This record gives sequence, structure tokens and C-alpha cells, in this order.
Amino acid sequence: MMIKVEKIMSMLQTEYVGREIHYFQKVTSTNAIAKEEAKKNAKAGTVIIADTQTRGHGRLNRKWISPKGGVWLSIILKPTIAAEETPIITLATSTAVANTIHRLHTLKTEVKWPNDVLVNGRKICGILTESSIEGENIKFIIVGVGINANFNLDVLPTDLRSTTTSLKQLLRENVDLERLICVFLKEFEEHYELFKKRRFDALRDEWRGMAGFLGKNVEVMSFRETFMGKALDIDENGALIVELENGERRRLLSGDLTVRE
Ligand code: BT5
Repeated sequence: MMIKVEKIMSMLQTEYVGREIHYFQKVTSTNAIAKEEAKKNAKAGTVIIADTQTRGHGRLNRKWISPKGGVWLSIILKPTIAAEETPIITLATSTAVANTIHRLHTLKTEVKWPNDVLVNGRKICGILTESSIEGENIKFIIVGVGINANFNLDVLPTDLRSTTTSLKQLLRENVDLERLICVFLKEFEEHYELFKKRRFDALRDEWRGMAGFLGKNVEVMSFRETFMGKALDIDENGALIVELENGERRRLLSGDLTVRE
């Protein structure tokens, strides 16, 4: 057993996020388990945590490598919001992770649209938000968070090592996983409370302050095309605004960015 739930419970300072934790040594994907639990009426704030995932995934079913020593968790949420507002939860979660890593380990963290946290320009955390929608209503949202914590990069496939990092790789020692989880859950709850109060501007402003790529030239890969432009800002729904060379502006709801400066 890597992660000790009792230790988390003894330190946790939240009202409801993580007050119920389902812990597993090994799962397919904590998001998949969270979805099943959400359908079975799990309470909002319930957290699924695993030491390792055999089928961890990112967006578009990309593989998420989840070795032991990482933090792989999913939070079940039941907000009353419109479907188009969900991207803001992903942004708020990345801010919460960035704050957590910065506060605990004094590392300089950045966020990158749409779902990454970076240290030294390398991905240390990815977030996968999945929602279940019925008609116009959100039934539940699952926020999945993967933080590369207590493992070195040599356990990842070679092609990932130049673009990723981990806390252990950066700090040259293991961190207290339970403390990391507690601080994150508290940060998350604070941000989620703002979200529920629809303080989207506050969430956006904080995220912008950590978004080092804004104002830079980026290569955008959307499902349709690849193009170059300048990342200008995000709009009120969390969509990215990119300006092309000819001055034309595009609004992106999904896609991947590579900074080209
Ligand atoms: C993400 O997708 O970044 C979202 C990752 C979410 C993972 C969490 S873990 C708990 C929960 N359960 C799940 O099954 N998922 C969530 P995306 O932006 O699509 O990035 C995916 C890409 O990141 C892959 O195609 C790889 O290139 C890269 N990647 C895979 N494993 C990685 C890792 N451990 N660290 C950094 N990059 C990784």
C-alpha cells in the first residue's frame, strides 16, 4: 500500500471534498471507477485514489502512464451548471495543482491550456474532466488528476522523457504523498466553491497569472488542422483565442499547444 487513507483523513482540512475516499492499489482508471460510483449515487466530493492504473487515459483516449508513486485520483462533482461552463473546472483544477506544488515544494509552476501543469516547461500534471449530460443538465462531472510525484522519469517510455517531469526528478527525494493530496484537495475545494458561486472571472484571472504561454507563438493542433499563431487569452468559457499572422482570430474549444519561442 503506497497511499494511506487514514493518514489523509487525519490531515484533511476540507468540508466535503475527499471526506469520502475510495482507495485501490490498482485500477483500470480512477475516472472509470468514479463514473460507476457517480451513477450509484456517490456523494459530491467523493474521491477515488489508486496507487497505479492499468488503463489511465488522457483526452481522446490517449494513454496516461500511471506508475506507482504517482497521485492518480478522480473527484466526483454534481454542480448545477451549463455544459459549456465545464472547461472552467479544468482550468480551476490546474490552478489548484499549480498552487499546491508551488506552496509545498517552492517550485515555479505554470499552467498550460487546456489541462496541463508544467514545471520548467515540462508536464508534471494532466487533468481529464469528463461529464455525463442528460438533455441540458449535467448529471455529474468527474475531474481526474494525475500528478507525477514519487518516481523518476526512467520509468516512463523514452518518448515522454524529454517533455515531462516529476517531483522526485526535480527534488531528488520522495515527497509526502498524503500531504500533497490533502493540500491539493483543500485548494481544489476552495476553487470549486468559487466555481459554484460562478466567480469565473476570479478563477480566470488567477489562471491567467500562471499561464506563461499567453502572448507567445504557439503551434496549435486541433482535431481538424495544425496552424501557428499567437496565444492571446482565454474567454469567459475557457476557450483559447489565437491570433493568426494575418490578424484573424480563432476561438478553440479543444486542441493541443506547443510553444514555439
Ligand atoms: C491529460 O491528457 O493530460 C489528462 C491526464 C489525466 C490523468 C488522470 S490520472 C487519474 C485519472 N484517471 C485517468 O484515467 N485519467 C485521469 P492529454 O492532455 O490528452 O495528454 C495525454 C498525453 O500525455 C499522452 O498522449 C502522453 O503523450 C502524455 N503522457 C502520458 N502519461 C504521462 C505522464 N505520466 N506524465 C506526463 N505526460 C504523460
